[in-house]
Amino acid sequence: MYWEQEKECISRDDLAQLQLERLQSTLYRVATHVPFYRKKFKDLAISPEDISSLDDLSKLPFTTKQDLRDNYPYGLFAVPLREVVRIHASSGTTGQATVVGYTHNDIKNWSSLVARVLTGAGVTKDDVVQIAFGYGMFTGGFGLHYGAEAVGASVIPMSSGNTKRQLQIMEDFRTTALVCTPSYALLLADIMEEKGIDINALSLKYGLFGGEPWSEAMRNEIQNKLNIIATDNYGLSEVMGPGVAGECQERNGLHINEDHFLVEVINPDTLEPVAPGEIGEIVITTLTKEAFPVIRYRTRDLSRLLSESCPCGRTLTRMQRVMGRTDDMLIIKGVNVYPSQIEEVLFEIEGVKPHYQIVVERDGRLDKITVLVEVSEVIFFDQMKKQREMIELIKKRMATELGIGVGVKLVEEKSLERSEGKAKRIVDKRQL
Ligand code: DLL
Repeated sequence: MYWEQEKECISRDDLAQLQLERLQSTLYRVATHVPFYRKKFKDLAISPEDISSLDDLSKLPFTTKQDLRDNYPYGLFAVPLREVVRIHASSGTTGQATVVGYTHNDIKNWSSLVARVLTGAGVTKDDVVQIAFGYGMFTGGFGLHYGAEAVGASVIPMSSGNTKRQLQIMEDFRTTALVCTPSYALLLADIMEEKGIDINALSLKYGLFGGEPWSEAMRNEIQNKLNIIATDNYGLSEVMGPGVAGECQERNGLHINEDHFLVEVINPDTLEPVAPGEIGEIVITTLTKEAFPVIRYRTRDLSRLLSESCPCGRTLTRMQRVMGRTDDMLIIKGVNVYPSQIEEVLFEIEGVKPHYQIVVERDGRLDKITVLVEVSEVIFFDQMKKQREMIELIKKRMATELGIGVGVKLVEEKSLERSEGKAKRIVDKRQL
């Protein structure tokens, strides 16, 4: 099922033409209204007229998170505030917050792009959608909310947290679609198990999860525990929020809403495009945003584009699930490792609970990691021998799958912090 079939199944030629027209008008918009871009274009001696094909994109400058911070709060807005009807901001936990704005038209587009993602995942107006993303400055709650309303579903604006109440509402209101981060979905599933709630007595059918990296193994775990179809959806506030890309029911990569976003994949060191299909940093140019357009925004997210066509009929290119952020990459004895890869290995081991944390420490000049893993009570309270065997097994699997040696520490069930939003997988002790 499609939300806007003519766009989601557009021919690649028509798409390229549409993208070019929209790119050109975005470039005029920023060159006229945003001093930051005007100066950048001037420094590079380029003007919007020089961009006459999509291949010319590489002539344009990148935009980084630092640029957003330097122009805090409204410096990159391309419309006066009187035309802005909504403002969101990132939490700013890693520095100054970044602020983004939306016109009426932006909100309309945002809602319909999120509606596409929801429809692709199976949601219709017959569904009861429980949104357990935080409402507020975070784009997750409101973004999904407007999209679900556009679809015509019955929306429950639960927001995040208050887990007991989430479950009560899920049962009483007969929620059919759960929308939150994958780690929160797992927490809800665990508490259900603990409380003896019969999953088959619930009405859940779909789970739409995003906002943080997760692995295929984690998807399986959530699908089995909640008895749902779980799809991945991706976005970031600097570009819009959720609605940038989402999986269809094939669950094999996320269709990018390419009529609104132009995506490139670059090598984060050389800044050159990677070869087709290779992993690199996702760079996004918005094509329709009015209040807050961005040119070649460096997301720091790593993924690759899948060029094969999708059986669902959408012609929009898919990206593979985001494996992590360049800032979360760990270099262990020269090998690049992402938390999601560690997760993938852990989930395959019987007796290991899907809760873990990665502690990074510095040993001389080298970084080393210790993975804290929750194990079932039977193992935790059993003889030392069983624990030693488990530790050896995990170390061995990590060595074969990832090619690195890691420290492993088994911890008691429920001893690691649970997350109601984005999970914190890495505990970095290097700066302490
Ligand atoms: O997390 C937007 C969003 C909300 C997307 C709800 C999907 C669902 P930010 O708070 O700005 O916006 O964080 C954006 O989160 O650059 C990625 O690193 C990460 N991220 C978002 N979705 C995914 C995903 C929202 N599906 C940052 N897989 C992005 C992996 C994701 N990482």
